[in-house]
Amino acid sequence: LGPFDWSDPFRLEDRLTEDERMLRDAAREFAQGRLQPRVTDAYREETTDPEIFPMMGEAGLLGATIPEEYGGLGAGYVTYGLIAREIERVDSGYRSMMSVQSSLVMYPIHAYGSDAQRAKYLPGLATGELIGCFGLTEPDAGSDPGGMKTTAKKTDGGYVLNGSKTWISNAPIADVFVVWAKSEAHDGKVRGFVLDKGTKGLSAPKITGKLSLRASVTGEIVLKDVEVGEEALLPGVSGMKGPFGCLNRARYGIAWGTMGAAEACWHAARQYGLDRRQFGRPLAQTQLFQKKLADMQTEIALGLNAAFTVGRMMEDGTAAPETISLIKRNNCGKALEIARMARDMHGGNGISEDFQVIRHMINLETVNTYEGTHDVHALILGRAQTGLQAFV
Ligand code: TGC
Ligand code: FAD
Repeated sequence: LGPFDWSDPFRLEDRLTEDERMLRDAAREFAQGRLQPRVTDAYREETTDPEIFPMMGEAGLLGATIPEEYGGLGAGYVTYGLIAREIERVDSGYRSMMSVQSSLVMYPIHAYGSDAQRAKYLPGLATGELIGCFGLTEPDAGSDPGGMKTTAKKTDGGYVLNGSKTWISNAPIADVFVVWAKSEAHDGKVRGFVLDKGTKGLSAPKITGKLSLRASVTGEIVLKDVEVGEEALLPGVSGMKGPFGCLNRARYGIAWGTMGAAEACWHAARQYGLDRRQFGRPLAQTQLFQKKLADMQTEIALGLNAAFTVGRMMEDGTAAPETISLIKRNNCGKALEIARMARDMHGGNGISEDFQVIRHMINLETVNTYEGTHDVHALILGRAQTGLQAFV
């Protein structure tokens, strides 16, 4: 038998390749060195510095799985997951900024776009010179995005788009908008369009008053008779499998990311318990405290192991969307429970911004909701095992 590493019970470290470890270390250095020092102020002031995108681009963190010819790393899905884990160890909002850019903007342009669209957008998105957003959710179509009302009508040289999207990460600072709309010219099927900031009729007001994910800006996308040429249409996909194909990648990354946030909370609670004495002994020497630490350790080790397994499945093309639903749902839910527990274990200090855990806890409420709520993923898994559709 081998030695026990309390922080890595399944020796995940040994199963990573040398390249993966190297890229993970670089992501950790960036996240701890460049993001951690700014997050407390950014969260309190609800500010998102667009400069973070070029910083992430320079560190090679945008479009990890996109081929090098378009500015990506050409890396595998485990690397992408490791990057998400390191960024979300600091803040879910910063991971959101990265994963929207990588999985929801660069991925569809690469997978469904024309050569011209790839050449026009991908290099700038990879360096962070361009910021992207992904418009699927609408005021009346959240868990049921197939019920969207946004339309694209055919004109002589292209399309005219009308509708509105809401709760869109990065939208107020975005240069590139991947927007999904029902297209009359394609039998009413959902099609993707890539729009440029500044196009007449396109606006993206900021949503204010968010008490969660405050370091990541969120907005609406308003489309009022937005005229675009044929070249704005993503030619390579038709129907809801277009946006869902992107969500598969982002949900997978979230399964890793949430484990990073959970690890931050677990390690903070452990250290706090070692440092803080009550009743003449460290809190960490009490049975209840140790049970909580053991629960955190167990769920994180299992969650990371599952994310790693699915990462390898993504790399060899065997991961099913339902498998991704399973880890997205489980890891978000478990991370949220762990953050709440860590908050409690910090006592009164747990509500202070200085100790970080309450920020993670409040962020994870959003992460548990976006990219398919905890319950919607339960229904996806329920359908897969009963053959019965419970959504409607
Ligand atoms: P359903 O009838 O099941 O399927 C319709 C078509 O879509 C295909 N499909 C998928 N394809 C690939 N991957 C998947 N995961 C897929 N899921 C479905 C399916 O095969 C079918 O294709 P076809 O060709 O036969 O037409 O779809 P439904 O409309 O009944 O959907 C039900 C449900 C609940 C599964 C779905 O609507 C859902 O997942 N809802 C959750 C919505 C969601 O996740 N929204 C996310 C918005 S983006 C976001 O939150 C970004 S936050 C990012 C950040 O800041 O980090
Ligand atoms: P609803 O669909 O109205 O759900 C409300 C509640 O009802 C939930 O508990 C849900 O589980 C439950 N429910 C819904 N349907 C059923 C059912 N059939 N059976 C049982 N229970 C059900 N979207 C984008 O397109 N792009 C983005 O970049 C983006 N970023 C986001 C950033 C933030 C900060 C937030 C908060 C959201 C973001 N979203 C984005 C939107 C997000 O994906 C949606 O909020 C999410 O899909 C849920 O939709 P909804 O808010 O309309 O909730």
